[in-house]
Amino acid sequence: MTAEPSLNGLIVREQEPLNLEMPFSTLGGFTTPNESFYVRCHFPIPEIAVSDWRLKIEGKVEAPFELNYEELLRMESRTVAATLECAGNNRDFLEPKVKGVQWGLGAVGNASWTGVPLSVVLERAGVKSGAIEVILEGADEGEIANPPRPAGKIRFARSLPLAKAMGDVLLAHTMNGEPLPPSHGFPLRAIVPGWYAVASVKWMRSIIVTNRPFAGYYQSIDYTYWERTADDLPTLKPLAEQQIKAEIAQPEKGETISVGATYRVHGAAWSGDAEITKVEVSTDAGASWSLANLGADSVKNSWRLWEYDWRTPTTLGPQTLMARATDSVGRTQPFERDADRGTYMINHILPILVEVR
Ligand SMILES: Nc1nc2c(c(=O)[nH]1)N[C@H]1C(S)=C(S)[C@@H](COP(=O)(O)O)O[C@H]1N2
Ligand SMILES: [Mo]
Repeated sequence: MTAEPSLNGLIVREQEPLNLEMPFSTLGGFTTPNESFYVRCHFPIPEIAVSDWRLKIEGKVEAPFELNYEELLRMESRTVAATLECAGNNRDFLEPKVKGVQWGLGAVGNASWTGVPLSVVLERAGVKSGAIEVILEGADEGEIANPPRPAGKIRFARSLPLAKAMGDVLLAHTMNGEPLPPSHGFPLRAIVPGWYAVASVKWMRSIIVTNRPFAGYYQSIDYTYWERTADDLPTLKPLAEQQIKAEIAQPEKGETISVGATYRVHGAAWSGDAEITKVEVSTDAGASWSLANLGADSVKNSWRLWEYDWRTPTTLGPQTLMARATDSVGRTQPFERDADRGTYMINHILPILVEVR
């Protein structure tokens, strides 16, 4: 195996734009430290001078207004724990290989986020009747490399249905008790709990209420999947809710395991808008399953840690480990990849091959 380039303990998937992955084997606890949190950027990180920075609230509202950083910090805040997962996490496991950043297991992290509920800001502006979506626009910009693409530079933007925007979405200025690091969206980012992290727009500059469906690049050309209607007509949809998943942190793929010993298999599991109620582990490629012990922290929209003591085989050779999660609304993971999901939403059960010696 060739060593991957690393930066402060993170795997460098791309230098420019900056894309860093947490080696998932380093999973240490419920909260991912800021310096270990994966970074996903589409454009260069914008340099923002906080004194010049403003957040605009505009579009179909009664009273558009702006907020500066000080004003935002003074507003009543809420703190929520939420897991962010890139919709392309685990892409490196797809066969055959597909385009995109080749994320392994670590384009995911769990943090505690502090900020102002988006609903408070929208209520202050007064959403006009007929509004259906809220567009979140970032300050970062650049050109898209491959067609189909709009001409020239575009800014990163995503929309939310009005109901989600008025729900649990946070405008976060603080990550694990620290001001947001530049790579994670300083001075302000959205946190959209339970959704793929593409919705959690970093470097927020504008909130635009609209009465038309928004079909921006990152929800019509990219970050989409095909949903089958009852008539089996594939319909293109923007990625939204996180799909249930369990990941094994240790052992790692390719690890050497001692024969006839006890090995602590451990990892994390999460599911959009639900709690994890069960994680099962298979050490025989899915033929049989055993219950893992679940961590004490069970928080909706956050991952749940789990562990399982494996009595390793007394015979030498390769072994295939798997983990499978179930949530509080009865959802679990499929064995097969759903090809309608393209290069995203990868949540089928993944094999982790190890060698018993
Ligand atoms: N403005 C802006 N917001 C963004 C992105 C971006 O490139 N620009 N990337 C999105 C994607 S695809 C992901 S997975 C998350 C990553 O957040 P993180 O870098 O804090 O882990 O930010 C999202 N928000
Ligand atoms: Mo992402």
